[in-house]
Order: sequence, then C-alpha cells, then structure tokens
Amino acid sequence: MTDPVIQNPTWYADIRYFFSEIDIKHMRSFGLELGTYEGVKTNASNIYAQVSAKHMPPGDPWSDNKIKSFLNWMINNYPMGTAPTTNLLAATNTAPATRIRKEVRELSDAEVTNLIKAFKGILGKDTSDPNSYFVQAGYHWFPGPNLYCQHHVNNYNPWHRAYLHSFENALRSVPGCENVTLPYWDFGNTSEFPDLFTKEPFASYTLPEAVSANYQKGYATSRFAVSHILEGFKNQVQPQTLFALKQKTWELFNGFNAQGYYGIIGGHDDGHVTTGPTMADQGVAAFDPIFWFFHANWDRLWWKWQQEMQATTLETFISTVTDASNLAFFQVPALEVLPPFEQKTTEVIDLAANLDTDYQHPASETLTTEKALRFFGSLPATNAISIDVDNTSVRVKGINRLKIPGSFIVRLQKNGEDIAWKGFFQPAEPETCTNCSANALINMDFRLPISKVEGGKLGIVIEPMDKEMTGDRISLKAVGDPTIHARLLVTDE
Ligand SMILES: [Cu+2]
Repeated sequence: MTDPVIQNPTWYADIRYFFSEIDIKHMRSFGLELGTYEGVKTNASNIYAQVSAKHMPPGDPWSDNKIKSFLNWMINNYPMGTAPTTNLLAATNTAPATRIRKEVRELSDAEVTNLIKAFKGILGKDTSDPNSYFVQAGYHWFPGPNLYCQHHVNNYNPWHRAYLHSFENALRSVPGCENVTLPYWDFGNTSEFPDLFTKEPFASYTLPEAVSANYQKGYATSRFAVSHILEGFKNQVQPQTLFALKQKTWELFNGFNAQGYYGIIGGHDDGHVTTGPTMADQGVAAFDPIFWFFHANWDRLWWKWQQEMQATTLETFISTVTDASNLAFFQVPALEVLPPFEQKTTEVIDLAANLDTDYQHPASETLTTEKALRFFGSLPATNAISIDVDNTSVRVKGINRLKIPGSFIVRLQKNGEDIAWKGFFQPAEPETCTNCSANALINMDFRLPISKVEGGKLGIVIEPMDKEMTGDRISLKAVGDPTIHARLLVTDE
C-alpha cells in the first residue's frame, strides 16, 4: 500500500481518516476526542507525541510517513479544507436505499396518480386513526396535547427527518400505495410554481374538527399569491440555502449560532412566512399540504450537504461538529429521542442505512454551479482572511421573541423605506414552549450590498404575521430594546 507523506493535509480530506472508528470510541471513553476537528486540534501535540513514540494505536502504530503528514498538518495551522470528491467511504456504505424521493415536477403520470391516491387515502381516514392526515399533521403542534416543537435547535433537521418518514409511512398504509414516496419541491427552481400544488388534494385542507381556539372546524388552509411565494424563495430563501451548502461545519450549515441567524434555519423560516398565513403559523403549518413537499426539500438539502461533506454516517457527521455543547448533544445517543417518533437523533443521521431513504436530486440542480458568498463576521486567526468590500452585515441583536405572539418579520429600513426583511417562525404562544424559552433572545442578520445601506438612516420595524392580536407593528421597547450593528464581512477563500 502506498503511503506517501502528505505535504498539505487538511482535516476533511485526510486527517479525519487517520483515526478508526474503534480508536475514536476507545479514546473517547478516556476523555480524548479523536472524532472531531476541535478534539484533534486541541490534543494535537499529545497525539503527535503518542504516535511518534509508536504507542498508538496499540499494536498497529502509524507509519513514519503518516506521522510526518500529521506533523505537516500541525505546522500548517490545522487547515480544515474540504471533503474529497471521490468517495473514500464508499466501501462502508451498504445496500442502496429503496425509498427514492423525486422532485415533484419530475414524477411520471403514474406516480402522480399514485400520490393523489395515497393523499386522498389518508385524508379520508378517521381523525382518531394514527395514519390519518389529521393526526400526522397534528404532530407538528396543534391540536396537542403534546406540542413537539423542534425548531432553532440541533434537533430541527433530525426531528423533521423522522417526521417525514412517519408521514410517508402513513401514505404507504393506503392499499395500493405501499411503494409510494414523498416527493420534494425543489424551491430553488423558481422558474415556475409546481402545478400540482394548485390542484386537489394538494391545494388546501379543511379542518374536520377544531385544533385550537383560533382554528375551528371548517378552517381552510390558505397561501399567498404565487408571484409573492416565488419572489420570496428567489430573493430570500435561495441565497441562504446557497450559503449554507457551502459551509464546512454543522454549526454554519445549520445557521443558528454565534455567527448569526443565516443559513438553513433562516431560509426555512423565511420559506414558511413567505408561503402563506397557514404556513407562517407554527401551530397549523403542517396542515397545508405544501408543507410536506417543502420539508422534504429541506431534508434533501441536509442530505446533499452530508453527502458532499462525506458525513452520512454518525461518526463522519460528528467530524463536522465543532461546538462543544453540540458535540455532547450528538454523542449521547441514548438521551436524544425525537418524540413522538420511534427514532433517535443519532439514528436518523444515516438516512440511507437507517430510514432506507435517498433522494434523486433534480436533473438541473443549480446549487453547485452558482457562486455563493461565504463570508462571516469573524474567523479564527489561523485562517488567512480577506475582506469583502462590497457587502455588509447589519445585525439586529437581542430581540426577545417571547414577547411576540407568533411568527414575525423584521424589516430593515433606510430613511423609512424597506430595504430587506427576515422572518422568524414560532408558535403563537412561544412562552409555553420549552425550546423557545431556552432561546428567547435572538439576532437577525441581513447581508446586503454596502451601496444599499449607505447614505441614509437605518432602522427596523417588527411586524407580526398575525396582526389581529397586536396591530401592524410591535414596539422595540416591548421586545427588550434590541441593538443594531453593522460590520464588514471576511472570508478565508
Ligand atoms: Cu418547517
């Protein structure tokens, strides 16, 4: 076996493969983390001492060239790098999944007919039937009594992945639909709105019984005009999707972190508030049939990122996690469950192996060909940085979202005119939700050309989606007097 010295090794391309799963698990029990970038970087000197003394791994020491490669990585300031395009892990991936989800506009006529049959089947089931549309949609929030909120947290992606699996199983309970899969809506393709969504049974859903005081029997789900929806996805959701897919760590991909609220979770929230009044309300969003196609795409995007990062298994996924508390979260599998679903967080990470599901990505995927900005407010000093002179980030810091009943939009204004907006998705009574209360203070990030913000006075307006309760806007004092910041952005590219 050839084992040349690697002159410029990186974490993603080389170093993370230096440790076997057995080494990682074994050393973890002694408190030494070899499965993550931060763990290996922090303990690099110690690791180097052990491997160069040929003590590690016991009985199977590293070759001299491998030791030299590791030293090169240390000398070069521990570069993170990117995942290799050739799949080094192909050998560890087992049988291909049998549930293949396709783009909704790429279904054959027979597949559409079958999907309609499956939807009509679960819509026709009694509201007490666990496979009914009513029960499945109700897991998201109303009618309760258990409110399973998993948003703006690590479990946002895992919980929704388990949720889609549960919904797909319900569709498969309909006789003749045993092989149906849930299609996704590639909302990055804004050239047209899928025609199917405007037809029965996908256009709207009427509640067969009340789910809350505000949502009575007979309430019909509704959406904004198609032009409004497409514009929101094009201008608001897509830039954040592209940004997220270019990130190299779980934290930046997820996008709800110290670097700001911009990425997958931000795009998801904006997608909800731009689709319609029903989709904008966390309490009832899942009753709008579009919810399922929308969320299947978020799940696909997460999986696509996992594939590109070679992070499809639990251990390789952990190699992308950098924050200590997030790490602890993903390393305690026994504790992390996704109620009301049977899977655990750590089980849904490998979508293909554990949920037997994969995605057929769209024929004309634009994500990888378009250039996305990859800029931050700050980066570790080990990275050589350059400054983006064209764009800025305006951040509104410290909005107490518990004071706002339901989802809302923050509008950034120059001289009283809107120049940008950002949505936040939450229940009507956020103070009753544990996850919401734990993340009460939020920051909103706007990334825009400097030319758009210069030469005028900047301010913000907070507009609730449901104006009946509070009127058109919420006073800044009521939400804890948030502050406004502007900064230059940097990149290490
Ligand atoms: Cu959602």
